[in-house]
Amino acid sequence: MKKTALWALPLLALLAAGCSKTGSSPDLKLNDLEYFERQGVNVLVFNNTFSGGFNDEKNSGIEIIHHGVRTVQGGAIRLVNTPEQWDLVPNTVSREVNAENNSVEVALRYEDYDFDSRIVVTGKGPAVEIAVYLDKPVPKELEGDAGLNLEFLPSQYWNKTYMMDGRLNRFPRYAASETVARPNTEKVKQFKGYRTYDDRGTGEFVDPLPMETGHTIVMAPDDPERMIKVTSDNGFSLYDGRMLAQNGWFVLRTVLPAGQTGKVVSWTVEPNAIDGWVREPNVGFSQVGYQTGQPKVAVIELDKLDKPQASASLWRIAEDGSEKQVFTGKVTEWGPYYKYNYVKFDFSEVKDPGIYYIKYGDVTTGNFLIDDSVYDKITDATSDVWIPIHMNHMTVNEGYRIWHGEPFKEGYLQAPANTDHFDLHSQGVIDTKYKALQLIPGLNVGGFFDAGDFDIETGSNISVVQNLVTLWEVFKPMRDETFVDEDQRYVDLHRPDGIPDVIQFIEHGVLNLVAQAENIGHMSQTLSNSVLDNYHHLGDAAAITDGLHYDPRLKPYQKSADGKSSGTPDDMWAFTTRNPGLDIRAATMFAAASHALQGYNDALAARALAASKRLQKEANEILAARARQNPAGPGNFGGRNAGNDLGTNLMLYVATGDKSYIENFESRIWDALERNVNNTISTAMDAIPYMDASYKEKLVPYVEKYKEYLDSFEKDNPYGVPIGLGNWAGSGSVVSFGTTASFAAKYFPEIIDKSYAYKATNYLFGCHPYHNYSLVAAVGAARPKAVFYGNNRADFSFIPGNVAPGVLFRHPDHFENYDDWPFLWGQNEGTIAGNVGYLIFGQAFENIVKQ
Ligand SMILES: [Ca+2]
Ligand SMILES: [Ca+2]
Ligand SMILES: [Ca+2]
Repeated sequence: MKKTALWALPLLALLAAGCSKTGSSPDLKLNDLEYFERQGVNVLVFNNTFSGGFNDEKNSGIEIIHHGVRTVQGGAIRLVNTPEQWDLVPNTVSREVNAENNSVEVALRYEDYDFDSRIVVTGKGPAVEIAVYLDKPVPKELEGDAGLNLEFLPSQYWNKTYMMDGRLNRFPRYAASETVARPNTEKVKQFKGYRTYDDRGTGEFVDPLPMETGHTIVMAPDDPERMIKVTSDNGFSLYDGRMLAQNGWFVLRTVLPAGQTGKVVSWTVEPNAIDGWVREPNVGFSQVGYQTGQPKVAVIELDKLDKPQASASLWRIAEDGSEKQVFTGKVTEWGPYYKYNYVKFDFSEVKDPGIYYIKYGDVTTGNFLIDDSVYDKITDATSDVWIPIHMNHMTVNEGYRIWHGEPFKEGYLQAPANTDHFDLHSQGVIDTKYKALQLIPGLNVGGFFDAGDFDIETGSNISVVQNLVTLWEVFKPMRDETFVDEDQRYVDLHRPDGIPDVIQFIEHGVLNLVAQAENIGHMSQTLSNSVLDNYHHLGDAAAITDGLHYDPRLKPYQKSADGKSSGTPDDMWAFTTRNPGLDIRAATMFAAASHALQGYNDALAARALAASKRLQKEANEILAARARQNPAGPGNFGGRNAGNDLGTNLMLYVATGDKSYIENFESRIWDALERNVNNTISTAMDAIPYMDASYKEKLVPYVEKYKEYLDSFEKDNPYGVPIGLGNWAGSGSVVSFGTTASFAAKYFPEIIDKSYAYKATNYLFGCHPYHNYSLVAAVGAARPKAVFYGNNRADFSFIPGNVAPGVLFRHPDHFENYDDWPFLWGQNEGTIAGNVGYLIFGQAFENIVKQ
């Protein structure tokens, strides 16, 4: 690649800014973590592998982290032009790293087609060669389908230029290229035989046509951070994956030649690297701000090649708009954590209320407040906007806008036996009085959408109601900003109706869950979509199904003469396979909810209590029978079931006042604490209001042990909170860490001070890896995150109050949270359970910080 004058400006600017420059190699060399590295460029080769359904999330194969941003992924042999989430992915049969040759070889296999291939990626100077080898030719049925693909992140390339064999182009902001309709017989199988597409009875599927075709492409010559050049004698085509799916990427693709073996395709990929590039420091701080007396510590994330500054300063913006430096403090080293190096800046000394910002070297942060009122509104958007918008089976209105109409009017059908479901559920034998695809009456009422999708995830809905009841019992929040009419099936935001919203949310959740217990006989796993082509729905939930009962006697998409049924197989299904552990969790929740609903909806309270007693009895009988059959089985009464059953006993005691429940609780809580204090302490503390002083006294040594656990995170990572490394990022564990720490600080302030709870808010509101935006939509005055994976994600927007899973770990050393691309659920989705968890955290937190 020729360097042109284009590069010179930013390079000079960087050098002038005094970025440190070391002797880092200008060549892409394999490092100890087994990826190719040069300053500004990382090329990963199957450090993250494909795994099919939910895990194929634009996170795998050959990936490029380009000047700190993962802009390229999906490099692999794929079977379609623009793969979607449920298109087949290859198994990684082997991965060999050859340091001597500076190469990585992966063997890939498509089991469905008995098709093997090898990809060898070799560092060659500033570029990598990606070569595809075949020992046997492409199978006949995949000729024209199997190809080498590489995907480019639309939000980092749109509106930028590209040249294909010298022809000038610009990446489009929105997809509007051409497609063809092809017969379904030509469609390559999808994961587990699923179909992501609806052919409307035409027998044809849609296939995107290329935007450009050639042998040399230069992408983004106008942006040195994104510029990449790819050349291949085999030629390639560029597609826009958004033609089929809003979460698609730009795809560069070479179809493998038919009938050939050996090295069949070779590309040279050269990502530009800005000379001496050093990532700008990420100064993490709480965007919401700080109370006057609380600890205030910014955590600053630095490039490994960056030399830490000795000090940082705090500036104050006065009432007349003038700015003044008011504090300078030492920067202390925390050390390396995965890819970066971390230092801290403690400005706890600054206590005067006001508007401030931090200066670290050349970085000036956005402003934040120091004031005792900063946390007063942290849950309002969640309680007033996010939660009511997720009320199922209702029309939800806000001002001039309908968020969604009334969904699923036709109700739910019994899922057929032995059905595996794309949302990770399954139906075994049918264990209800209904036949396959028979309507189970009464289920289309109440409940909450699970997340960015629209199913009622029973386990989540149970924990939602449970948390709302705890919130109600402990804090009695009287906030009333939502109008809820269950008869009209209508919700109006920002319109008080004289009833506390939390009570209405509890009622709404219980309405669905009680209907499950009564009509199914026990709890379902989920009430969910029956077909994939409406599961990935974006937009108004009421448009997912046609609202008409499915009648298989009608032709596909035909309506009956009376207008009440249709031949469109879009009705939702109830997955009913009984799980006694889930029934026990439901029993706990029903007992708790029954107590909360007394005096507000006595009839529903009575139904909930009856369901609780029956489910608890039946589930324990089932578990006891299983334990008799298989005494060595996986702890039918151990682990979570025991903890849940402890909670059930506590809640049944609260609901009924029957002493036997609390005696049962007390006889077993200490063993459970001995076994696992970190998981049990929260349940143990829940009982404090109902027990005498000696119970609380007896908890002290366990709380002291719990403190050791809380302290251990200071050594684990620079942020002092649990940071998850799974494929769903870890805000949820930070929220739960903060909640338990808040309750511990409420009941045991002499052991657990408030500092732990403040660490949780700091992390959620901006003091975390990758960037410093608040992870809660619309919360964090200066800079909340801008995009989330809500049901409006196609608009690159958010639903206010949503808590993102947040900062996602990518193997082997990269944390990431896209804020211009909402479509990765592991980073940007929010769940009803998670957001209600945040609501209770917010209440518990506000309660202790006001003490
Ligand atoms: Ca779901
Ligand atoms: Ca209300
Ligand atoms: Ca229907």
